[in-house]
Amino acid sequence: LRGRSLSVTSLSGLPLWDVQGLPIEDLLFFEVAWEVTNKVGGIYTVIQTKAKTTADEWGENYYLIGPYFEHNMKTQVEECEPPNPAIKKAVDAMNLHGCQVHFGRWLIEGSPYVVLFDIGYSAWNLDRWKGDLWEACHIGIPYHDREANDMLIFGSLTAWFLKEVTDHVDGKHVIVQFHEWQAGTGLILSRARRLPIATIFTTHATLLGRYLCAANTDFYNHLDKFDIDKEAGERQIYHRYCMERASVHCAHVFTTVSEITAIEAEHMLKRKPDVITPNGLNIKKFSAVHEFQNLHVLYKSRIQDFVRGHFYGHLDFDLEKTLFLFIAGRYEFSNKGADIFLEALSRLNFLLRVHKSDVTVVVFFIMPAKTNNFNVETLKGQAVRKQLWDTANSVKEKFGKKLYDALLRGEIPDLNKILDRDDVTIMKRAIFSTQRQSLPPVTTHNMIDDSTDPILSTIRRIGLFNSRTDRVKVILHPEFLSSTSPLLPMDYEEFVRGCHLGVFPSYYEPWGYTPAECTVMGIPSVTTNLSGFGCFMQEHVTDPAAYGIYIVDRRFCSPDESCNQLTQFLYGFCKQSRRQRIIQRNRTERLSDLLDWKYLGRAVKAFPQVQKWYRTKGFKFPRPSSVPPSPTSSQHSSPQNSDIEDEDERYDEDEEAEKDRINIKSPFSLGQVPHEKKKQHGEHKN
Ligand code: G6P
Ligand code: 1S3
Repeated sequence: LRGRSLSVTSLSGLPLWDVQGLPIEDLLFFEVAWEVTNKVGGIYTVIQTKAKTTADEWGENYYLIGPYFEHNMKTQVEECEPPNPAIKKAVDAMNLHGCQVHFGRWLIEGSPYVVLFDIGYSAWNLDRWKGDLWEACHIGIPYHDREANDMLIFGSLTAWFLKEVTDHVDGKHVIVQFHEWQAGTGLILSRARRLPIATIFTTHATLLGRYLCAANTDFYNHLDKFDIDKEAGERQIYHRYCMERASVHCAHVFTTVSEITAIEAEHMLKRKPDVITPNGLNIKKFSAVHEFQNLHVLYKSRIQDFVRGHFYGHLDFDLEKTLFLFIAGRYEFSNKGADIFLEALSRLNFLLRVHKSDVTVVVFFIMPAKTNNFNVETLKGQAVRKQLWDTANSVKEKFGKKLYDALLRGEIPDLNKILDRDDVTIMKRAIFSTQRQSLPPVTTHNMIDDSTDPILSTIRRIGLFNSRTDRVKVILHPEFLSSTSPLLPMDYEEFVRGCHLGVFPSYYEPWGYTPAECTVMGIPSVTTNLSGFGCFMQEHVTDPAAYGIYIVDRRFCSPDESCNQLTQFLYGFCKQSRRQRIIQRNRTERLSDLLDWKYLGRAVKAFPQVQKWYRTKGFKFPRPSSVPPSPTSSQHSSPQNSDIEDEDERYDEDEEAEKDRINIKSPFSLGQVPHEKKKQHGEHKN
């Protein structure tokens, strides 16, 4: 690698062995990522959910490499001795030479082994390692970029470790997968030192893609027009972009998570990915088919409780006719589509008002930002709710006792007199405490950057202040959820299950775990045709909306058109009856198999045969065989009387599901590619 062009012409050192033919015992497989045991974003989810499938397959020959953080180690890792002699020697040798390397089992499903490097402990080597990197590929890292310097230390330790392992590996072949630019220096240095390892580099996003999209450029229509060196320089990420691009070009195999990111990588990193590996999840099926529906009710009631407190004094809407929507993820305002979501909410508010809808929509924004803890008004709301609950309970107890005594005496008490003056006073006082001078707050926390925060600024501009007349209420919760929160004590999974719709109208989303997680929990979601997940669903499901996957067109439309489409999706969703929502959730949940690592993991392994299955034109989830509940297409065929909450309907839907399951067999169980289901009598036409 020389100079700015970073062209790599030689991939010498490629091991001359054929992995396909080798038994696993002759291989060692390492995965390197900054997010091993360290939750920052989506890569953590990839590794954590895939661990079981990989560990089942690779057993003692699978190791993860990541950074050491004391808290993560204490809470997630059980320290132990490396079972493999080569790895033990490598760990001991490094510890002997002034590093701190920890080894243990990560306490997640599959309990994979982890090798964790203490970055701070080895920082004394930084200058030397900067020299090594410069020698290897002429990339310099400025002293003020702390993150890039940490990544260099991480990469140098990784390359050192791999050198030690390959020195003692005793004939075993070593494969190493590096995730994202943060792990990339390890790859560059390993290749520069000609270590006998096969390398894979996986990108989950490109640096430039993320930056250019966040700057509101018309990214996808100008992919081939950017002067990428210049753009990287102007954004002061030139050195990081060099690290990323060098990693990509040094790898024997380059992979990414979706078609759309593959196209982006070709332009931003100048290499076409060799393999696309869609992200999966570790799917657990309940033995009772309806368990996920029951969980929805259970967790929805917890959210309802929170809403009762948050909107105290303003609770003039019917919680049984209230829908909970949410957006969650890294706080990238326009990349994650929070901008068009807010605009669409404002339009939805208007539509619900002019059509005099009795539906209320409460929307949660779960995006972490800098805060000074919860705000007083929000905490007070929950305290008021608790007080009302206690008052109601104490009056109920007294009432119950008097009623019981009366019945024992063989009397029917005069219900008007059963409560005395004191009871009425207590209740009046409780009601007085619910009076408030201000509107229910639009955020749960004291925001540090309150006046410039993009979500709050937009809320102020569009005037969605949770007033009584608003049919759409918004709540920004600028912190990830936790079951130990005093405010909303739920973890993320519970919260998702309790909501009705996840809305993720991202502009930049290489894959997008949030809608995928909704899908496997049977919760419908909105995604876009610029997200890897959205494109994947478009490719493999005939009518995604019928299955509760709404795909907003952000690729071929203006922002205003996309926003209108999103508004229509939301409005249509609000018009569904409970029965339609139940049916739709059943359908959504049926798509989970598509996202199971059990299959996607094999797709990686048996590539290209299984990739072919995913790509086979003939295979798509067919339209559901009964009436679709998709809001845009089903209004006429949906039940006219939405008040009839006929839950028995969901059992009919189950029969339909069963029929579909029989028709949609996994290719792995049959050893063949499934064909699209033949149209049956009464089915909807395309
Ligand atoms: C699940 C439960 C039903 C409940 C429904 C509420 O399907 O099994 O008993 O009525 O959820 O659905 P909703 O969309 O109104 O929250
Ligand atoms: C990235 O995380 P993000 O939210 O910054 O990697 C994820 C895992 O591959 C992916 O789902 C997401 O779209 C990317 O953006």
